[in-house]
Amino acid sequence: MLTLYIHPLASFCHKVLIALYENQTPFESQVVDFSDPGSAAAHIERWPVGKIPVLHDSTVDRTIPETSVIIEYLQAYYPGPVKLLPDDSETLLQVRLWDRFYDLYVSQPMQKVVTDRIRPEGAGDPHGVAEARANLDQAYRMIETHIAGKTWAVGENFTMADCAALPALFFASTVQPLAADQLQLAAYLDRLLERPSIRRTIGEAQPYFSMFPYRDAMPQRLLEIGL
Ligand SMILES: N[C@@H](CCC(=O)N[C@@H](CS)C(=O)NCC(=O)O)C(=O)O
Repeated sequence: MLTLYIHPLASFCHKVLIALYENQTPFESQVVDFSDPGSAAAHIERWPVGKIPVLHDSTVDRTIPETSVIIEYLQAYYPGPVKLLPDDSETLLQVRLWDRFYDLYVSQPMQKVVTDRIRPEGAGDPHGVAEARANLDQAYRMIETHIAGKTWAVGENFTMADCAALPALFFASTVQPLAADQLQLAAYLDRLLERPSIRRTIGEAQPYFSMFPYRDAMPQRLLEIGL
């Protein structure tokens, strides 16, 4: 039995939920509420770094943290019809590269911009936020070039890199809009948003959008997914 410790609004949790839904892997989810000291303490016990999501596999009493490792674990021990990590070693390198790219160069700067908005009065980091916005613009330019001629992040097959791309781009494109001429990137985001596993994941996050610090900036079409 697999248990995924998550929060339904958390973008890194979406990455793993998409992977689970792609392969219809049975699991149960448990919400970690960081505003509840008991729930937060139990999670620190599970994974002292304190990040979500974390997977627990009760059949072997094993705790697996870190989204990319969780997805590799699922493919190794609970494989399904959709191979999120290809066999071919060259394509696998590309999947790992773009998975890292979306996590480190899109999700992380996006989180910097978002969390700055909820810092206490006077504790903001305008320089860091400006840097994060510039990093996002640079990442968008790279994706625009890389994605041309591809259906998914590394080619014709949906992989772990796409699981990482969607939550990163979903929230990043709200806080730092794509440039008007980034048509390849916009079309890629549209394709992602049509994917059933993604519509389900975003649909489940939808009731929590009011907690998103940039809720006021969310485009109507993103608000309506899964409704
Ligand atoms: N590298 C981690 C990142 C996970 C992450 O940043 N999760 C966020 C939620 S989207 C989190 O736990 N935030 C709570 C915190 O930082 O206190 C992974 O891939 O699992």
